[in-house]
Amino acid sequence: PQTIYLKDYTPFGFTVEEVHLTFDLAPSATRVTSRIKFAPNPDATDKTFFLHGEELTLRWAKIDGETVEPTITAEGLTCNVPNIPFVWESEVQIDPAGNTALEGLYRSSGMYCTQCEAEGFRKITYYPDRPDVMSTFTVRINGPEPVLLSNGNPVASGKGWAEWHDPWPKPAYLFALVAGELIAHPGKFTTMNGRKVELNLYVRPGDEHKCAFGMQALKDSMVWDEKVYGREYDLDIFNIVAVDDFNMGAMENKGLNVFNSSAVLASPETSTDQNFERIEAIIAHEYFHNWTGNRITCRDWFQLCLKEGLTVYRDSQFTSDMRSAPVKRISDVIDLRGRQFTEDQGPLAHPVRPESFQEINNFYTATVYEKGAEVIGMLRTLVGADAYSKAVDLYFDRHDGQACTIEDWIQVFEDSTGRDLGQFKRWYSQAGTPHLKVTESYEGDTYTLTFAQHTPPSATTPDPKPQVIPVAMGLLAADGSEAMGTQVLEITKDTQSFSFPGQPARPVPSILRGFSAPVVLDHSADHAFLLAHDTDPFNRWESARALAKGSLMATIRQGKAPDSAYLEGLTKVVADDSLDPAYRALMIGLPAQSELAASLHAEGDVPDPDAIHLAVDAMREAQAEALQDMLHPLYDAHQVTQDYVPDAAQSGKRALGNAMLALITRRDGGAVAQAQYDTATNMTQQLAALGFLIGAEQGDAALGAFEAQWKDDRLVMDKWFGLQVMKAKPDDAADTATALTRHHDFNWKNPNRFRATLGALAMHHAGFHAKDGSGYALLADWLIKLDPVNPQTTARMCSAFQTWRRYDAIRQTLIKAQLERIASTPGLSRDTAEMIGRIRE
Ligand code: BAL
Ligand code: ZN
Repeated sequence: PQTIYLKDYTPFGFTVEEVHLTFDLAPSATRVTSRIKFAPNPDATDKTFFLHGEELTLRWAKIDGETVEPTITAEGLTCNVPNIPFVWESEVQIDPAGNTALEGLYRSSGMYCTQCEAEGFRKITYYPDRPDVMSTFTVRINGPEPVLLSNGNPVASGKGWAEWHDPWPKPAYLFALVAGELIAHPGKFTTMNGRKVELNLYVRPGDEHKCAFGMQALKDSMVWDEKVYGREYDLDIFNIVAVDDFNMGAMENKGLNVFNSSAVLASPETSTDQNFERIEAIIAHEYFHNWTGNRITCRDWFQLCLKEGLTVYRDSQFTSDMRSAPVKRISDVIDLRGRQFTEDQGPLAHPVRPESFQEINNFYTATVYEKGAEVIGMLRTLVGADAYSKAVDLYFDRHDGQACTIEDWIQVFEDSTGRDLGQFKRWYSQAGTPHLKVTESYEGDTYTLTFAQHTPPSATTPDPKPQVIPVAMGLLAADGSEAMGTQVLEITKDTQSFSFPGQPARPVPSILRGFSAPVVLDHSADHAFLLAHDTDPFNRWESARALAKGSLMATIRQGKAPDSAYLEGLTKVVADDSLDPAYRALMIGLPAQSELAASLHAEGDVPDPDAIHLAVDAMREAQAEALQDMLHPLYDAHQVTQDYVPDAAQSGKRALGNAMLALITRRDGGAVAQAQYDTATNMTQQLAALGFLIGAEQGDAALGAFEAQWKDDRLVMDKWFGLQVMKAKPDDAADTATALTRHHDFNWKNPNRFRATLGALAMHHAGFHAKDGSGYALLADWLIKLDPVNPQTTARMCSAFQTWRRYDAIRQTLIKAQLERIASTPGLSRDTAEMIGRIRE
């Protein structure tokens, strides 16, 4: 397969002034007629007229009304064209019903829908399918379906047809079409300048009761973007559609967002608090793309982080404002360490802006998204909140309607602040997580911190240079009071010292407050003191985490008993009623088993997944013992008696209550969990209780009851599939997953169900890495089966194997054998071939 390089970018030889599309819908033979006005692009030197097109049957093509015979390949067509503006017309036939890859136009549960990002539009018609080609679109849809939707504003409709016009020039990846028997959950919004916008959330009949929360989240997002970023919505209508079969979470098509049903449908009975929070964030994320992504888009796919990093950053600000900022920050860092640091540590490491790819779908990664958002956060920390707002305003003013690059983004910050951000830009071009080693000294009354940074080399960044690292820090006095409030230090060199004179006694530093940079901090801090006293909520949590991790590592390596200083500190925090229950629930959490494996590997040990599993289990037992006197009182005190609301306050209470229940179940064999299961009136309580009962005597009965209750709800059944694998004993995980793949409801072509079952296996550290290789073999079997049907989902799930070099020789051999088996599968997709190739490197 061909590798594409950022350095090879050239503009397209033509501009597109107008696109007119007509769809005659039929499940296996949809006709797409296009009428496109092209003009030579004065900024381009290469005037080759190449239109992307894949899996299309061309029926005819015309230029200025004259039939032409283009040269057609598997990737597209070329044709001789005039050197003046001209009109291209064509008709193609496509097969939505046969499209299982879920890219382009496809069928899902009897409806038509599209997914065009990144390169799906070329499966709809011949077109320059690249983000820097922007045009207005007018779309007519002919079909018997009662609901016919596309981007922009509705123009006209009649029985069996509808016409839409999107006045905002957009790249083809933002095109969308939906048709089907759908029910609208309506809403209204008036923008800050008085534009009345019609809102609709379209769902399949039967899902109407799951719309109210999503609609409210959309309105909250619209208000927030006006208030915080001054961004107003720009069409008369905003439609969201829920689709059962979808590769991603959701898609920000202009005026017609398409959502994986799991990312929008919610009701108290069927969705957990975590589901509600995720849905609110994804709705916000897709809505925020209207400005950061749609009005200003990417010049090429290497710039993906331009829209994704910024939009993730914006949605995390939104969630922080809607809920608890410390809880959101801690959750984001847990996620970053779990997914992005893992990428940076292995063969899939790549810069936030990659410089080459074979298949762009493989770069919708935690590095581009989540590290991309961290980079925005650092920029804001460095320049300050006001300067950040001014720079972003300049970005919107200067680049509205354009397809931009990271250079454009950095330039607005340089222009509006006068700062030189040349070195900062390395965050976009270098892979790898910097390690920051901190040493300290105290002489006279001067306290000095010395930072040494080092980024481990990786395949794409063999020789990393020093980064600009903003380190938020403060100093605490021995009595726990603040000796110095939070300051931001800017580290730019390999080694750098900062002195703080006037300290009457040696202070205790609190470094990297709020996790102000995505780095690994190497500092032998007084974590027990910081856990008790730090005024920064993130670092207080981080201290608990560090103590827990240190204790677990000592258990794994030397069989040591859990650390009493950690357990004592934890007990005090958990008992502290002045703290947010959600925060206390996070305090009880332990590092992921995969994170412990990563740390052992980084420190030169070979991780043993079984030993890690046992150490974590022993620590949970120790927590139950240390907290035993408060388990029942706290559980009782955090039962919510009011009607269910998925807000931060109630969900925090449920989180702490259920954290107590997890430990109670270790002691009472499941009596309280069974009582909670039997009386639960919402999914948060029901699912938590079910999870604790699995493995106890009552587990099978509870699973049976749950299945009988929810067998007709696809999204709830995804939970049922996933939970059984997650909660399986390590030796049983592969067998449990195998049994579930034989369940009559295991629809493996549905990405949600596939991920719920096999993704859960990949996430079960000790189960996936079972010594006999059963986890590896099962996942490989299913990836080989799924690849010809859905390459995108297959390729993403290959990343389960990315950590293979961490493990012992026997496991490495077993994994390598599976990687080779996948690689040698005839007809392997470009997506999966690229991923397996990179992982094996
Ligand atoms: N653009 C793909 C889905 C998302 O990031 O919103
Ligand atoms: Zn996005």
